[in-house]
Amino acid sequence: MQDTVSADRVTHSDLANAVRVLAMDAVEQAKSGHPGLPMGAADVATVLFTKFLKYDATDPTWPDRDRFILSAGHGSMLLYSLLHLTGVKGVTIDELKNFRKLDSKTPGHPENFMTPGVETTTGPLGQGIATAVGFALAERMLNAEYGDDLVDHHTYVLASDGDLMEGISHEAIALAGHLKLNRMIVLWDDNGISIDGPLTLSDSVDQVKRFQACGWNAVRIDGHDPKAIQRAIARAQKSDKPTLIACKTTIGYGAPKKAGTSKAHGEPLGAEELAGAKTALGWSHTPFEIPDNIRDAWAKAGKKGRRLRKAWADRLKALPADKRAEFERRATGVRPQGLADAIAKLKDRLVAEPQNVATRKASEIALEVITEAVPELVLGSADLTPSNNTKTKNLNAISPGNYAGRYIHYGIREHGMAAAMNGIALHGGYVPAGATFLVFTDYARPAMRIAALAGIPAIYVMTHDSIGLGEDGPTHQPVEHLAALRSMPKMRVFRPADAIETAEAWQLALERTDGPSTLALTRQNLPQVRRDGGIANLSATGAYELSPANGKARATIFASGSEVEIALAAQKLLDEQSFAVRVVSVPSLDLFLAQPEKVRARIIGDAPIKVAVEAAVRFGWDSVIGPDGIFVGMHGFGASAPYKDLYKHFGITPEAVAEKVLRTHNL
Ligand SMILES: Cc1ncc(C[n+]2csc(CCOP(=O)(O)OP(=O)(O)O)c2C)c(N)n1
Repeated sequence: MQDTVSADRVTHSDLANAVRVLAMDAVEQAKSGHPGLPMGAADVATVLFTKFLKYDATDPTWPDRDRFILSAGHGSMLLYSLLHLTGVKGVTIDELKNFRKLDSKTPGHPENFMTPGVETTTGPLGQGIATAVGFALAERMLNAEYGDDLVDHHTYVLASDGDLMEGISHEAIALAGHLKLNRMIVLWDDNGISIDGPLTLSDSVDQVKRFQACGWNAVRIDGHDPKAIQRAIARAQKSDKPTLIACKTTIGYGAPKKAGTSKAHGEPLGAEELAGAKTALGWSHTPFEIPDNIRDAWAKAGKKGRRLRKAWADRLKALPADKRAEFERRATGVRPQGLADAIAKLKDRLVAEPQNVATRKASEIALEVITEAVPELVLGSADLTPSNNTKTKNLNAISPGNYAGRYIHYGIREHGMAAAMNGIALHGGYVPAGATFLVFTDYARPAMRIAALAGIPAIYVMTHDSIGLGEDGPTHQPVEHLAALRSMPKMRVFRPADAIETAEAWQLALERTDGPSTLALTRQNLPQVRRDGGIANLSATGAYELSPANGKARATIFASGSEVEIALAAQKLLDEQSFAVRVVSVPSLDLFLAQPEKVRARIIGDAPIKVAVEAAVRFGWDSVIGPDGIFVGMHGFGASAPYKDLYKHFGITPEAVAEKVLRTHNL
């Protein structure tokens, strides 16, 4: 009987089978889930967790732990079983029994904000492996700052066929290979099966060759042979490149009929098959029962890193107090004291010397100050650095093997960039800000959505934010993107009107620690409309009265970004006709809509006519102007022409605004 065996005689198979049966039982109880991957990958995961992974289950957020990322999030029960067996607090057997139930710590796919020990939310295939690149990069960058004593760990990924088929995987592995992120080790669950059936239905890529071509080591092993797994990981740890270990496995390992077929992928095994699997695995215990000796052996594995963690904590303690405090501040994501003051000073300077510049340039001006005040801010661009204005003079770019820098040339990889940014932020120690054109948020959006869902404070610097970019034409002119981003829960979208609002937007984005922010910035120059500096951040309510009416307001014009200038000019035109109008600047429509009703009512005011001006689609503005409000903006895609001609062509002009207001008034 296995449960009479003493802890030190527990075998690898006992340990791996414990993972398998917990996954099988939990999926069976939930009546849904994916047993195949945990059953197939249990050997690989068991070797990793018991022999290599540097972690201490009693402190799953220890900064120098190895990271384990289950990229194939559908196999979540693999991770929950491991967290439970190693003794992560909160991941109890009852949580496993409540797999996929409301409010459990065991949701269908892993969520880092739900479950201790889960490093990142995964589920959309490809995201995990791409996020892991950010983890591995942040580790090297922090290592370059703080040295081996404080930062010296690996990033392990368990990826499935689907992860490697997704396009994002290519952006991710190309970047990791180029940067020589040798602390990144991908264990590929090479089972040749996906949902529709054998992979041969749709794929014939030689993944080993693909990874090698991207600058990786890549080897093939038997993923059920613990010795082979151990040898491969040990070798990978010594490599100067990232490593792919293609682990040949059988999906649903142990299941008599379903093993090796897509039937094991995503549904409970069923009573008969489950019983057959347990028999085949030599497992004779009741559901969710783990014999004490196996439980003890797993618990021992969970404590394996305790000594290392304590030694690390001692080294941290031995640091000079200021260095230690700074490391702890950054590791815990607390923003530096000086940020608000630095922004206030910058605003005062802008009041003294107004800057009529594009907001992308205003962003660069702000970054000159912010990068000094916020040493953890890491900038980058997907090959549009000179257009995005993200590289300030004081930033050095990292390069392969040299990670002492705060600028990342992500290459033309918007999706990979956004996912890597998630990893950089989740790793800790850094706030990532990455840039491209606003229209290409479509390419980055799946990772931006993960950031929003998982509460990751990444910052997207999205320039060329409207038809105002001009000649590049409609492929490059976003029209629906502001609305699309504003509709994403927990995403904050800023579209500042001038240099001062841009500084305020940066401050609000950086002060936010529970979710991502997008800064939509112009290509074209704008006048500085604000003349007030100081500590108060007027953009913090999302909207504010920028220019009061000359008398009792008969209309309010709401505008964002480059159209604030148009709103002010329209106000002047109407004023000349003794028609009093106020202008409300709306640097963040979504932030404004999140304000308490009283605040919104005060800012919206009671002028009978409401107008919104934004060079984008109307979607979302009705919440401010109502369905009968006047909207001056885009009603379709843009066109290729100098931007001033486009504004005239699409009727987004002060004259058009004034004319519509008067026409409505005279109805
Ligand atoms: C982006 C994305 N597309 C589709 C899915 C739905 N889906 C979940 S698992 C899977 C493929 C399963 O094959 P594989 O990755 O080999 O996993 P295994 O069958 O080995 O568990 C698909 C298409 C998803 N989770 N993410």
